[in-house]
Amino acid sequence: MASSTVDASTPATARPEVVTEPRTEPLVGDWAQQRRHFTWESARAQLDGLPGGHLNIAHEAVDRHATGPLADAVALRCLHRGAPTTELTYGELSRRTDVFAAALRATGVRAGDVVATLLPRGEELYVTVLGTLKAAGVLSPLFPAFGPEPVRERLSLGRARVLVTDAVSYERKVAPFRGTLPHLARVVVVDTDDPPPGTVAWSELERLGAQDLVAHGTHRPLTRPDDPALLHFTSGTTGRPKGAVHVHEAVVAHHATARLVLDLRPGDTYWCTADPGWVTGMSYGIIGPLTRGVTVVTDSADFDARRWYQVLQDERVTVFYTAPTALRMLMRQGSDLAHEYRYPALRHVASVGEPLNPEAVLWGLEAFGLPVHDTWWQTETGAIMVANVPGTPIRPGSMGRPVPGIDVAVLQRGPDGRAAVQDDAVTVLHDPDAVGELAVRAGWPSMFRAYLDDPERYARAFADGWYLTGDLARIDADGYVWFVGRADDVIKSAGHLIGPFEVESALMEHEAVAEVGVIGKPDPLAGEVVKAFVTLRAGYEPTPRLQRELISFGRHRLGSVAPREVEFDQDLPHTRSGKVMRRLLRARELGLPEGDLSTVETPS
Ligand code: 6R9
Repeated sequence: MASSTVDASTPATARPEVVTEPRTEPLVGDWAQQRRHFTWESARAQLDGLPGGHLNIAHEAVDRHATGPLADAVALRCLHRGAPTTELTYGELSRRTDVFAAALRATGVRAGDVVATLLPRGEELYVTVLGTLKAAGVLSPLFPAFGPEPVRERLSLGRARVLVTDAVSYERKVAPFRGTLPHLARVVVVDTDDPPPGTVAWSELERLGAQDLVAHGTHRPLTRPDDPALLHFTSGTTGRPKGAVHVHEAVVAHHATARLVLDLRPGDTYWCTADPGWVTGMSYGIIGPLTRGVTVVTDSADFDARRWYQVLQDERVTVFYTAPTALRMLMRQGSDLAHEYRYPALRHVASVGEPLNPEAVLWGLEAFGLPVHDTWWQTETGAIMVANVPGTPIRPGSMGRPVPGIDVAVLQRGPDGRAAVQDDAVTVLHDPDAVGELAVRAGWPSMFRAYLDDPERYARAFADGWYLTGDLARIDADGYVWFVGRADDVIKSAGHLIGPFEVESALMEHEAVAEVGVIGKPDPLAGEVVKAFVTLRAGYEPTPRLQRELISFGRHRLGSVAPREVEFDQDLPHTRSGKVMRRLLRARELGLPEGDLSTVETPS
């Protein structure tokens, strides 16, 4: 059971370490020893691989198991509210994805073509993801909660050739813009046999695939480790969303960390609550766990505390990977509700996406008898980089230590403030507790290989052999990493990154808006919520009615990334170069010192 010791090296404000007796011996017992002996070559050797040094994510996740002892084990169990649960074994998933891959061949999709998804979590989503990877296509998952604007932008930037979606999403979010998407050759609609004009029904696609399979055999082109596999859009401070490109070799890191950090093994029933539209739902909702041969549980329903406890209990979930916002929502309902259910099978709980409050770590102990293990990583890193690994002491409030194979440091950027390109432009800070930009030594297998169409931005993310993450952190004397904040204006709401520029651009399209600045406003549940400060054009009155109208305008265009709050401000602060100073808006909102104002344009 939980016992605690206080470690002198933790800051005075920190909670005592949490040391728990694991319910099952973790696969990786000694973190320090693992770090010493681990190599990426040996991790790669654990995979099956394909002839001639080739490597394919879907082969490692599915086909490899489909011919072995796991052929009849359940790979996927999809839960739905108000509809029956469906299951696919590894053998069935292999056949279904063969059909999908053959259908892509039959419809002229070639290696490297982008296939996008805009789907709820159900069989078709998983078959599309894995079938596309099998066919050497590049999979780009979009959030089903996105509104039409983010969907159009990402389909356009990614030059998606195929989109798999449902009828309602198509009619509302794609059909109105279809004419502006010249690359989009085919849209597949999963939930009707009577598809909207210009689309094809899923059932028809499967029929085509089955025919093609009979005529030409399986379509499993050999992919090289550095062939593109995934295109994940993520948000920056300025400009359009960034398309982070990942390659098939990323599976080496997914597979290794699924064991090292999530402790997954065959026989496990594993639930990752993240949607595959977010990198977590892809790397650890699909790829990592399937490569480990576990049963993956998915749920298409929205958050509901009672339902979640029921799923954990009834599905006999053994490993649970979720996010701080979800944990805070569970906490809000009290541990009595948690105690109405039983979790004898559960042995490991982990979290990612935003700062995990120390209270939430300890609440895990109260609710499940297990502390929550924080993990840190990014879309760009593709896999977990820093973690509290099972069986090692947790320092509540810390994100843990770098996983085997990964080196991190905190750096100071050069005097010009840019991620430096010259060799001497970053300084590694050795002083424990010094705050700097968190960086990861370049070269791990799931490192993103490009920002789509933006080599300069990619180059700027690296300096001196380090990848600079845009997060501020400090590393204590024992190597535990403590999150301090973001170095930029990017907003994290309920675990999702939101680029202020994308939100500002959408609001600017409203006729009443002259200028807008968007910030993340702290929120006890979601971490941050989006707030917009709006300057109105002459002739418009700052009425509550207009405020409501702007909120609904945003919601309609942007969906889940829309501002929750709008405030009118006829005097937004600007830099001398004329940009709205979001940093200052945020400081004012929080009542913080306004910091260095030397670049602010003072109203005359
Ligand atoms: C996987 C994922 C990445 C950003 C990251 C940081 C924040 C993630 C965190 C965390 C504090 C943690 N973040 N994990 N902050 N503690 N354990 O989240 O990818 O959506 O690209 O976001 O999320 O700011 O830089 P992504």
